[in-house]
Amino acid sequence: MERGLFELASRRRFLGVSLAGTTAAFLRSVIPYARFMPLGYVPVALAEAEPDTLLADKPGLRLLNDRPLNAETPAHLLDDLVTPAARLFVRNNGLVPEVTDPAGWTLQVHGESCRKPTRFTVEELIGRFEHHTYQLQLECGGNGRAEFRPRASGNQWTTGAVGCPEWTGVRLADVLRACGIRDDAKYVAYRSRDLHLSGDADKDPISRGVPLAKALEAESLLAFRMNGAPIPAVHGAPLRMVCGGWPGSVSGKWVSEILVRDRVHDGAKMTGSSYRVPCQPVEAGVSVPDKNMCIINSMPVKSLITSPQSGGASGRRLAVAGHAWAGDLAVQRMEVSIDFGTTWQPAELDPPANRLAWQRWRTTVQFPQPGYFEVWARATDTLGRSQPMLVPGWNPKGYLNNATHRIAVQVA
Ligand SMILES: Nc1nc2c(c(=O)[nH]1)N[C@H]1C(S)=C(S)[C@@H](COP(=O)(O)O)O[C@H]1N2
Ligand SMILES: [Mo]
Repeated sequence: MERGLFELASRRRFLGVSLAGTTAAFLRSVIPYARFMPLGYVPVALAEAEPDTLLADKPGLRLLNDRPLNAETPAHLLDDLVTPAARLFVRNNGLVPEVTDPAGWTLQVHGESCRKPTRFTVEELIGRFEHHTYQLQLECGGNGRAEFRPRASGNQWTTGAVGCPEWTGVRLADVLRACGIRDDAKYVAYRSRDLHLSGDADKDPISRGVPLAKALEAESLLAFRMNGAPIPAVHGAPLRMVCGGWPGSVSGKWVSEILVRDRVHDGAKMTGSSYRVPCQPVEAGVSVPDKNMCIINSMPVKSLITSPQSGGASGRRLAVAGHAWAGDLAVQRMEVSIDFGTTWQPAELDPPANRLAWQRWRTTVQFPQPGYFEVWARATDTLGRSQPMLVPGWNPKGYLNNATHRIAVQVA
């Protein structure tokens, strides 16, 4: 089987023809042992043909994996205050479900600690509960993973698994209260309709959640619109959970069930080393038993330089700008350095559009002479915690790297 696949894949490269549009039936006719291929398995040759079309509406994004689709946004393409759909990173654990009837999509609210299990259509949710719009920051827990040494397995995100679109939806709290929350409720979790990579419909690609208190916050939404338009398919249409400031993985896409749990949710990717870090710091490279791993909650303070693009030329004066965010908190101070962190100058920092939105910052730096310079950016949260200059806290899966972002500048 291996040889068959390789031959097909390399022949495609040699001839320079695209296999997009080629049917699986055709592939099966030329792959020996195709009958042993697991259900849902995509032959290398077909998978290779897809990326161009998968990211057609996201020009400039960097593809990290095509199955499941994972793509990040270069920092200079994240300059918009409100991240447009075309520039929002994609992090899929499974395969995007096909949605034929968005209004008739159902959400089932149930679980041990739900008094009145209820099923709503999206239309009913939209009609029955008040609508709220917030700009909410979404960052993958693994953003920055590429910098960990020893390397952590998983998508090698650099800085681009973050964005801050505007979401419109109903409050998770309103829906939960309508269904009744028992006194013993601890956690609120989602289940979704994306397909596990194995093709097994009984397996969840991911099913995560948040403690009840986070779910009940005013900004925690069941969203049906993004930036004033229906949520794009890849970002969770027709209904997604959005809990800003926490690892993106708690913001379930294609949500079909909300569970009110009487315990810490134990769904797919809640346990083991998924979205968990050592409860106590560990030496780089060690293996950590599951019982010593703790769930990631609020994300740490971080910032990006989104203008100018790294690697450009500049005169002696340069305007620099970007965004900063701090999980559940706000950013209180923003600084930049052009001398590798020896001295720092303050930058102007805007307040967030609302709680859990990133904040715009800007400043002008003055280079003392021509030559190679780096601009470093450092945010400090309202508790006085700043971004580290080196990669902090090695952990087995490479989460929570909030080291300072840096760009290169050639000063003429
Ligand atoms: N159903 C479902 N929800 C999901 C995921 C997923 O694979 N399936 N990925 C999660 C992860 S890990 C992240 S970081 C965010 C990414 O959201 P985005 O792709 O809209 O940027 O969605 C989260 N919600
Ligand atoms: Mo993520």
